[in-house]
Amino acid sequence: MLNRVDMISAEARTAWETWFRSQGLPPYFTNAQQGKGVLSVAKAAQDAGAAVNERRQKRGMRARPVRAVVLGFPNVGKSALINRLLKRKVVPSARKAGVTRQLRWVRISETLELLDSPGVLPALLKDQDAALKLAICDDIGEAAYDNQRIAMGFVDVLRSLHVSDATRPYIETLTERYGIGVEGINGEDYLHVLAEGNYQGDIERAARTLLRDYRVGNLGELLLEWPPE
Ligand SMILES: Nc1nc2c(ncn2[C@@H]2O[C@H](COP(=O)(O)OP(=O)(O)OP(=O)(O)O)[C@@H](O)[C@H]2O)c(=O)[nH]1
Ligand SMILES: [Mg+2]
Repeated sequence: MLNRVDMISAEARTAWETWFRSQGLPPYFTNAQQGKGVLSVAKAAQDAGAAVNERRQKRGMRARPVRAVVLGFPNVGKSALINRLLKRKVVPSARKAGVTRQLRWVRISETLELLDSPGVLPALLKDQDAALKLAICDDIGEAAYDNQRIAMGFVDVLRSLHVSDATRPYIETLTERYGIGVEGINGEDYLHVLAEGNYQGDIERAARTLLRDYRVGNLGELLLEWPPE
């Protein structure tokens, strides 16, 4: 399941869809806030458990609800999915990492139960690029990273994703939002210029604003990672 589909472009969605299919993994794109695609996920979980019940019935046992775990990185919308399926807030869900603190079974229907679980991160994030992107997306507890370094890294990611005329939105979004262009400046310098220009030299405030604007979608549909070639 690939949630937050509302935050990427149709082109980005197609690229990942093609890639996942080429790996033999049909993806489920969802918007767990609005409910788009969530029924397909529930159905897929249901279907995945069907064989177990067939075996049970052959042995004369009663079918029982399929039980599945909702597992993933922090803050990606796992609990939101459960709430959406039930159309009411049964488990806590909010805009920061680490909201779900314990495992909790939730009965979705007569035939499906889902386990809401706390977001998980690898014990050791060795891949620095992956760690940076997780922090940019607010998937790592705020206490674990430095806003300014992550904001600088974010600007550098945007600059690296701008490779042709078609990818101009990656850098133009900053000019449009803050009135300060990024061309020819690296992330560190950009944050300083932004702080000087718009936030009375307050670099921390510039960093927080930049990250929040990206996370709530104010910078537009910017995919941070395209599928491998
Ligand atoms: N834009 C958008 N926001 C979403 C979507 N799904 C969930 N959210 C929001 O993302 C935030 C995190 O949602 P949660 O349900 O708490 O995420 P979680 O994966 O359970 O997080 P942890 O319990 O901390 O691991 C909430 O503010 C949701 O409203 C989506 O598809 N699109
Ligand atoms: Mg949760």
